Amino acid sequence: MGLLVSSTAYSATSVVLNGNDDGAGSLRAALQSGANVIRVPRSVPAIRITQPLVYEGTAALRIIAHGQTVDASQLPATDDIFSVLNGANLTIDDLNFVGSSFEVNESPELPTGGKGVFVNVPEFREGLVLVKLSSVSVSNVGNHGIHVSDCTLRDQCGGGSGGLGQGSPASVSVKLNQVVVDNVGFGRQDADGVRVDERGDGDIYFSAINSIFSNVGADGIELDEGDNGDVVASVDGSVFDSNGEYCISIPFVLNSACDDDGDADVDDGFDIDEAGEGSIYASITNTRVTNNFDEGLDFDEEDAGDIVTRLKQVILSGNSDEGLKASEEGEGDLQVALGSITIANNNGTKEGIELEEEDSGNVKVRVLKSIAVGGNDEELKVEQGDDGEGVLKIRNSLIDAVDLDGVSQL
Ligand SMILES: [Ca+2]
Ligand SMILES: [Ca+2]
Ligand SMILES: [Ca+2]
Ligand SMILES: [Ca+2]
Repeated sequence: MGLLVSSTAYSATSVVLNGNDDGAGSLRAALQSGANVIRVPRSVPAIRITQPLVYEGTAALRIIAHGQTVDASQLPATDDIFSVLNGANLTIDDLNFVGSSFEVNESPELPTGGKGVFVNVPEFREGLVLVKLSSVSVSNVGNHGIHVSDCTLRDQCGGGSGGLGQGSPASVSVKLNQVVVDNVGFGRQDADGVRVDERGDGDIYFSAINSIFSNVGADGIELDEGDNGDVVASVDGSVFDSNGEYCISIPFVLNSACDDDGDADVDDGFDIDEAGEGSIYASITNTRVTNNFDEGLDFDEEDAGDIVTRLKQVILSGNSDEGLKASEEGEGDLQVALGSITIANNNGTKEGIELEEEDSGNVKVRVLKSIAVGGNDEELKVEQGDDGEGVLKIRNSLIDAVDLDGVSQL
């Protein structure tokens, strides 16, 4: 198989003329036409589909719509609405995807539900896979809302330290602007609002601006990076609310997919898992992280590499576990800067923020102009577990309870 990169040149344009499921003038016909710029003018009404939409080209695809809806309410519930199968770069402007999954699947051992937008990255892809969605929404799908998979096992890749599968040499870049992902992921366990699986060489670059991730069965966003490479993530002006409820919205069954060591497997607002060589760099600004059923923000790094994260003007409130948890293992440092953040009512009566570092490496945490509401019930916990130094600086803040292990407060 030859090497593949997705050209950013746009060649042929196709104009959609109607909202039909197929045939002349339909979006389906445009996707099959060989064109890689597809315009959906204002005159086109909702596009109603009964079969999945697929783009098999390798040239970069751009769909320019005007707020129309791809109405997939008649699509079989296990089908994905729109898939890019061969790793083409994808840009979508101003289009909504509404699926047919309206009910919670009470049998996680019989997973159901398709995805909203799926980009498959073939194992031979090189370079950077670009996915750029602006003014796009995804709702009522039972699996991931938006999924980019650079992982050979596709839906069996798993996540976190248990993540499996091989991947291409390519990196993945996902840029979301005014994207809403709401009410997805109730057809199976571990179905996220946005999911990026990256394996093999290559990084994940992720940005979300003015976007909303809410009422997702599993994580609002999960970025899963394995092997060599970093996760570089930036979120601004966004909301993560009420994500991760799937497994506690159904009856608990021992040894089911939802059984996480005897407890229902709840999920986070924003989950980043980085394994292998490489670091997490995450900036979260002007963002609200509320009422998620596990951690609000959950950043896990292992093997060589650091966690460097900055939160500014962030509200972390009402999350069932910590508002922010950052865990660094293996060689490397943990550096956290918190500015103008508010934490309240997270994790019952336990810590609101937990920052932990293990093995070689140092911990440096700075807190400025921040408030923890709830006194001892909203502790800031910082742990430096092994070789290395730990330093916490708090300035101009109201944080009553601090729990330090191997860390000095300056
Ligand atoms: Ca890769
Ligand atoms: Ca990688
Ligand atoms: Ca690492
Ligand atoms: Ca370390």
